[in-house]
Amino acid sequence: QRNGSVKALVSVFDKTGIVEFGQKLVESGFELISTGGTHRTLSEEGGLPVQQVSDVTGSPEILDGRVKTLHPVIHGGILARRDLPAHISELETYGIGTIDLVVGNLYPFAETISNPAVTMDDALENIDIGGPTMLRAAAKNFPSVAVVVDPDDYGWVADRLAGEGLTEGERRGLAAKAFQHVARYDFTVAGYLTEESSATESLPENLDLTFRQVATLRYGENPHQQGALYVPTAGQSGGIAGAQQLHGRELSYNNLMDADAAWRTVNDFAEPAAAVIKHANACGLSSHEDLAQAYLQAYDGDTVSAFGGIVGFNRTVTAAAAEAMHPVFYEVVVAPGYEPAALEILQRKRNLRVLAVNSGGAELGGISLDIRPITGGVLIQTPDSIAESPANWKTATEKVPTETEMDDLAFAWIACKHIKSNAIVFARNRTLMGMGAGQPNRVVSVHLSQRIAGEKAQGCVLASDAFFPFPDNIELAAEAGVTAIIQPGGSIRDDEVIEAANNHGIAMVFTGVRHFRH
Ligand code: 93A
Repeated sequence: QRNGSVKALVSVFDKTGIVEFGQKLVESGFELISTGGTHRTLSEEGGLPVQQVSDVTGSPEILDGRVKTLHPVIHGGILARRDLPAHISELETYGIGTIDLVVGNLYPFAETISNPAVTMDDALENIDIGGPTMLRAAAKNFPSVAVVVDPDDYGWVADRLAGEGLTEGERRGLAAKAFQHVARYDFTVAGYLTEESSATESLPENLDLTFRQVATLRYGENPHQQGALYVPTAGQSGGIAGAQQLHGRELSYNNLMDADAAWRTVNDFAEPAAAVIKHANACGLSSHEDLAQAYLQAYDGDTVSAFGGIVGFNRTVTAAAAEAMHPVFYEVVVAPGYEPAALEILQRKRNLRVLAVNSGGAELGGISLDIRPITGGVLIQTPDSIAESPANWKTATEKVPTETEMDDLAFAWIACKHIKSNAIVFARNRTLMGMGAGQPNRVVSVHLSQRIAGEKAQGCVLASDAFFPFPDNIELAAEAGVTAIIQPGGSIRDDEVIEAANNHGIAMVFTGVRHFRH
């Protein structure tokens, strides 16, 4: 080492265990260099000899600390290749000493934005720039430099440094951990900014919410309730409210609700898809280029629940698909259209309600709206339609999904969006194998999915409409035989959840987007 000294750069937001670690480093012959707050902790609390970064660089911390370690003296000292004489002589030319160990953890961005009252200013101030830069530099140069991001690693690293030193394999492991730490951090920042920008548009203060009655229904959700169907007076009404009934008995309130769920679900898939709906949730769902095959796979997913269900298609129904449906009793079928031969087959069932649907959903003042009643008013929101961008999804685990798993994860992700929260979906071969819906507790939804999937759970992927708050869900999924998981990520216990997935060799993808449906 240059001048025979070894140097450690220590800059931590979370000061847990740093004094003890610093103490051991000093005992092992390290000279410590630190930023303002860390310097204070090490020198005042620990009574340790420690140099200020600003004394090493000859530049003060500026811009309220925004620029502290961002300096060639620091980054040259970390990044220089020790095996290249040219690098070493360049360091000498500029009077830069090598840095052999970097200890850091970052500004608490996730904690900051978890406060609902957080301002954009606060959030931006808590995006660490210098920290990730020094961690990445040290990790890149792991053949010569060690990087420690996790206070849990202080103990064993200190022991190694007091003895033989760290092996190249250990430094490489620490480097991988540092890159993971930074990647997760950046992902959280990107997710936050994405949400911020999409939430900035607001709904108009006044909306013309007048509706006119287009049909009276025999009764409401139950026989003792009255019911009717209304469409907006202004604007056009497409979707289920504007559907054309081609055959069958009068539609009921519940038929319309379920037909709507079927229509929404299948229309979220670009590929041909079929859904079987019960109580507004999909119990069967599959996507396949051949529509009849999509239906058969959907039905096979849960043959017990399918009875008395509502079937939805996102393509013109073929004769083969209509034939495939024939053995099962269904209440309603809904699709954009029917081949004449298909209609003929469906019409053989006297009561089966056959609906042809033209276009989109309710629009008021040119905005698509999701309107739901509460006592004394209505809640209005824009629909949960967001361009899913798998390119922005991040694998959080050591295992990366295979191409087949990725395909199934994308399918399961859309599927769980249309199932009531807490929604869990087990899927394989672009087919729903099991689902848990509407449970107040996510782990129960996982249990239910597993129970429905039964033996078919083995080799499934799992989708969750919101993040896993605890690793118990992962343990259960692993027991069931799940090989890959998709979920938004963003829990304060993500680390534990990721660790559980790693322990079970499960691949896990974070979407950064949530799909609650209450
Ligand atoms: O504001 S920064 O993005 N600019 C920097 O140059 C910089 N260098 C280290 N944040 C920077 N850090 C971060 O400061 C570290 O990642 C660490 O979280 C924190 C430690 O600051 P202090 O030692 O003053 O408590």
